[in-house]
Parts: sequence; C-alpha cells; structure tokens
Amino acid sequence: MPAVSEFRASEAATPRHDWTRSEVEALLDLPFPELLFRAAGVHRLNFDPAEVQVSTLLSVKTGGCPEDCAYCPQAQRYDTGVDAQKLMETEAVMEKARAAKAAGASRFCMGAAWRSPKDRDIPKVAAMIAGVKSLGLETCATLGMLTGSQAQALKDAGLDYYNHNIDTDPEHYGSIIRTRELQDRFDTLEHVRDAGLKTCCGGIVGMGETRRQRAGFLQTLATMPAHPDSVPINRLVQVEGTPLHGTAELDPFEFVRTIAVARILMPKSMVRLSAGREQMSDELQALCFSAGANSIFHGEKLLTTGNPDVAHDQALFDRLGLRAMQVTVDAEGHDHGGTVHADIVDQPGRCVA
Ligand code: SAM
Ligand code: DTB
Ligand code: SF4
Repeated sequence: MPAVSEFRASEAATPRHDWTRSEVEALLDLPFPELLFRAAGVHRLNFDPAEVQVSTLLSVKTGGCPEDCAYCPQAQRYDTGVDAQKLMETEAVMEKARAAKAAGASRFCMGAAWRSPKDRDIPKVAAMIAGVKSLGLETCATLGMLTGSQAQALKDAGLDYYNHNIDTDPEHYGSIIRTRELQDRFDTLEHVRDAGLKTCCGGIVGMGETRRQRAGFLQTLATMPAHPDSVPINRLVQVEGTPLHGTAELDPFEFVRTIAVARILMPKSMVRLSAGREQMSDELQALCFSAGANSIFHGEKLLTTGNPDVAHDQALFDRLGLRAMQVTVDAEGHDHGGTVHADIVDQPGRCVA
C-alpha cells in the first residue's frame, strides 16, 4: 500500500487501468470521512462539482424479454405485472424526447427489453435515434447485445452513447444471470468502442453481494481497455415477482462508498446515480453528489419503475446549489458537454464527438 500522500496524488492524476482487487478493497474499507474527502478531491480536479448531467430514459420496447436477469421486471419468466409492448413508433418517441428536453434533459436514452436486436429492428431504432438527435439532444440506447455492424449502423444514425452494463462482480455474475456470459457483454462493449460510440457501463449494487464483490465489480470496470465514459451505479429496485425481491437492503453508506470508489478509480468518467433514487432520502442523494456522482436520470419513470418527480429534483438541486450540465449539439452533430473545472487543461472544450 503506498504512503497516503503518494496514494492521493496518483488517484487524481492520470487514470489508471491496472487497479488490483486488494487496492479497490482498501479504498472501500477506508474510514467513511477519509473516503469522501479523497473522492471529492478527485471530483473537483476533473469536474465542476456543482454540475450534474441530466438524462431521461424511455422504454421504447417493454417487457417480454427472454433473458433471466434476476433483478429485472421485464424478464418474461417472472410474474411482475409488466405488460409487454412492441417497439414504439418514431413520432411517439420524439414526442417524449421533446418533453424531456423541455424539462431540462440534455441526453435521451432509449431502452429495449431485448437479449439483442434483430437486424430488421435496426432501421426502426436508427430512425428514432436520428429523430431525437435532430431535436438537439445527445442520444443513448440500450438494446442488449450488438454485433459490430449493428453498432456501426447505430453510430451512423447519430447515436452518441451505448449503455451495456456488466451488472456485478464476475464471481457473483453467475448467480444473477445464466442466459448469457459476462464475456458476451465484453464482446458487445468492444463492438461499441470499435464503432466510435461512447460507452455507458456500470451495474447494480444491493443484490446480496459482499463488499469484496463490490470491489471486484468496480475493479472490472476500471480495468477495461478504456474506462466507460459514463458509469451508472444502480441501487437494486426490488420488484415483486423477481427472484431478488426480498433481498436484504444494502446499508446506504455502502452505496455511497461504491459511488466514491467509482469516482476515484475512473476520475474522468461521469458517475451516474442511477436507479433507486426514488427510495433514497434527499440526504443520501446529497452524500452521493458529495462523493462524486455527477449525473442522474430525470423524469418520473426509469424504464418500468418510478423515479423522483421533476419538481422534487428541481427543489433538491436548488437546496444543494446544483445545476444541470448544459450540452450543445453543433451543426455537424458534435456535442459539447458540460463545463469542466477551470484547472483542467488537458480537456479543452471537451468536444466529444
Ligand atoms: N435489455 C438490455 C440489457 O439488458 O442490456 C437493456 C435494458 S436493461 C433494463 C438495462 C439495465 O438496467 C440492466 O443492465 C440493469 O443494470 C438495469 N436494471 C434493470 N432492472 C433493474 C432493477 N430492478 N434495479 C436496478 N437496475 C436495474
Ligand atoms: C442503467 O444502468 N440503469 C437504467 C439504464 N441503464 C437503462 C435502467 C434502470 C432500470 C430500473 C428498472 C426499471 O425501471 O425497469
Ligand atoms: Fe432482458 Fe435487459 Fe431485463 Fe435482462 S436486464 S431481462 S436482458 S431487459
């Protein structure tokens, strides 16, 4: 273990891709105030800590999924009361995207309950992406596993980000999902990167994993060929009918620790405080922002479950002095996201296209 001063300097400097599990565990084990102090320092060196990127989710194809993800209300095999719906029409998606933009979102994320899209689905999704992009929003999609040519077609349609999560520690993965391997997910992420798309990749905590397994989950994210541009940390939303319903609740401080360590390991990534906010107090969310979370899902619904209402989030931002990150999309469709901390000289303008 390096000396404290050495360790702090290296955390904030160039992102590392060689974190060991024991180093990550040591961070998770730090006294809580020390961990928050370190994470907040890394956050400030890389971002304006008052800015939070805001995305809105829409389920464009709901339920009826053949996979067995033990947390998911959209898996056909679990009786969760979710009504399966077919792929939405482009105009209906654009209507929702206009409303999301008017409510302050800068990115619109379209989710489909597929194991993987069929090639015949791609032109329909491409039309949605092009439509949403034309409104001046950043675009994100999460459609399951992709082939290389599917990823390229989505990129060509104007997709900015692709969300595909590893979900949990490789050791724990097999007790949560049996219908596809973790390697399948790595393959999709490779196709996404190769197509020039930005990656959004994280997972879920509170699924009965140990702290050591949370370390393994974070280590896996931080040692991928490139850190994900965006790292969603979801707290399990327990849905009746799913196998994980009734799992012992995770200590909220463990959730904050997970956010803080994600911030330290992936200093230049957006760390998203994702699913589970509706079940969190304002104080817990404030701790997450203080620990380095700098993006959220906004709008009253995630995919099928609830999210805090817009007025509540606005009031929380006002109380905490936070503001939504502005993103402008220029004539070439390049997006310019957020203001970075004035001290950062190696990311001028952050033209991310
Ligand atoms: N079907 C695609 C897939 O699995 O990649 C895309 C949609 S899937 C719903 C996207 C992500 O939502 C999952 O990888 C998981 O991390 C998250 N998720 C799903 N159900 C959840 C729940 N009950 N609580 C927290 N996160 C959840
Ligand atoms: C992610 O990591 N979390 C979002 C988004 N990516 C697609 C989804 C959360 C889903 C929560 C359960 C639901 O609403 O169905
Ligand atoms: Fe299907 Fe995705 Fe839900 Fe798994 S997480 S059951 S793949 S919709």
